Amino acid sequence: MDLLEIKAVNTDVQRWLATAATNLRQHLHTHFQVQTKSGRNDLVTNFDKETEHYLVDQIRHSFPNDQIVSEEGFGDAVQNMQGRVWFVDPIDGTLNFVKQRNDFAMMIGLYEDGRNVLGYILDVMPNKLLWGGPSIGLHLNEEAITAPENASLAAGLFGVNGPMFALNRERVRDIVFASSGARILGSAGLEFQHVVLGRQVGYISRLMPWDFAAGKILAETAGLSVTTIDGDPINMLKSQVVLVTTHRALPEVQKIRQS
Ligand code: 2AM
Ligand code: CA
Ligand code: CA
Ligand code: CA
Repeated sequence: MDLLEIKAVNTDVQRWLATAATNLRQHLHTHFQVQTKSGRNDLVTNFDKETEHYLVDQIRHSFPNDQIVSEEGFGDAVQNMQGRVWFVDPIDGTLNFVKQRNDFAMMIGLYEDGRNVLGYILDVMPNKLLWGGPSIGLHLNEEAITAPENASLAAGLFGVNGPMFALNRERVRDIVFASSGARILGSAGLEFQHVVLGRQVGYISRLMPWDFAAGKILAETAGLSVTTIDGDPINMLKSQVVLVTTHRALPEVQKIRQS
């Protein structure tokens, strides 16, 4: 896609997100239904499904030939990254959404032939949209923002997944003790927002493609490193342990893990 096309797509996506988020904020205390998926902390609500249905419908209507990867079943069984592939997470942080109606994000990522194009992480309640991509730069709502400082591990907070921290999986506890401190937000999207905005030096968690697709585009546009825990390139169609950090903290994290 050329820059004009990317700008036109961006206008569409921002309109869809605004509509979906306004609807969610207006109705989040009514008609609330919660179901469990794989276990008692793996939840889905009618709002996850309705929001995904709406966003996937908009994409299909505007871009009928594109492929869509999404969490709650309205997308496609995508086998490859050829052409344009969209990633949709309608509510990221569903457990927060259910328990406190706060700290959850709406996310969309767009790739073309496997390359980063556009990423969106909307912190829904305060209406803070982090968006951008390699050809249009980074923005927080209407404001252009600059890349975060290339901080060392010791200089910043580190976002982690709760069970990985508790069990020291992938030596996450040791990584955290070398940082300024652990943060556990319960939303991969909001963790990515914090790293891109320079409020955390990194984040690590086992994630699904819709959890990291938007964040990877935004983080890489911000000059951050996004790899697997082993330092390998991310596979866009698999669950894996994803590590986002500054380039300065990356070897420091890897050294702890290998020690
Ligand atoms: P979700 O709310 O969209 O499911 C919580 O630690 C973070 O990890 C959230 O971003 C959550 O996304 C994500 N996550 C990934 N796999 C999960 C799982 N099996 N159960 C709960 N949260 C999961
Ligand atoms: Ca979920
Ligand atoms: Ca998610
Ligand atoms: Ca979700």
